[in-house]
Amino acid sequence: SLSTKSYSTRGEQHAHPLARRLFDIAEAKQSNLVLSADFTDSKSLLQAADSLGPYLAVFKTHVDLVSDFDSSTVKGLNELAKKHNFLIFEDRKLVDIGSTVQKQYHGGVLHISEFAHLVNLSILGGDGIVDALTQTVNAPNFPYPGERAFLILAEMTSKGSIAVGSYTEKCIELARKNPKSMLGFVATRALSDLLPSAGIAGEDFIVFTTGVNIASKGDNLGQQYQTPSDAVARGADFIIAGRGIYASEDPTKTAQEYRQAGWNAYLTRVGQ
Ligand code: 5BU
Repeated sequence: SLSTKSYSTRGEQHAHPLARRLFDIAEAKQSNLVLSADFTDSKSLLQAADSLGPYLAVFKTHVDLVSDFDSSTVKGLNELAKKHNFLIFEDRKLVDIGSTVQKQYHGGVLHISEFAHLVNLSILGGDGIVDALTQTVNAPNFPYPGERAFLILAEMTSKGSIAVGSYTEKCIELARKNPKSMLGFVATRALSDLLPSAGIAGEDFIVFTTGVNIASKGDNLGQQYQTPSDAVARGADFIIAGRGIYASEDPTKTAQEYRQAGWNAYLTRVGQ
């Protein structure tokens, strides 16, 4: 069943320090909103983080879209995350063998581990990716102990997605085996009922839902949207919106509307 516990209760009870921090941020800012900041230059990316940051729990990046991405982009993201108290989620969708993803995540040209509290991955290749990234963030010399974790890409919002059924179930299985590094899922709804062993005592996976838009049903490239209130009612703990906010006439005002819609839906779900 989807969680009807408050963010503060979940934060108090959660075993992972990054989950505790995320729930604290949500409560403090009364926001379960994630901006999908799909900008193609550093200036626009950092400007959005600064102007919309006050309304966000999490700032989601695709830094490989940023044509002038460099160490000053990383520095700017880190400074703004502190200034506005949000986490950063790099929507990298790591998918390769364990040895390769370790190098893509920690180091490489994108320096993902230096700025992204959360990164998502796909288990298309099996368990190796989960084991590899778990090892990286738990290594004794990893510079950000307790401050980094992953989300498993368990479903996708696009038409014809084959991340369904037994694939999605395998995602849950692997998260359950690795709660110290896998904080939850990117999915279109709560997943905790999908396996017969659902509801293992103490587990609390966090669901991030993309494809959230108040004004549109989809785009002409297969994206499919749901509203903030539908997403939260179906089990989203954090709602992710991109063009619905940043391509609107007044992004600051729209971000506040999405924040309020997401928060009201959360209050309804938890019965407050
Ligand atoms: P939009 O502008 O709200 O449609 O942007 C959606 C964002 O979420 C965009 O960055 C996608 O890459 C991302 N996304 C998605 O749309 N659907 C998915 O299943 C996943 C990510 Br995972």
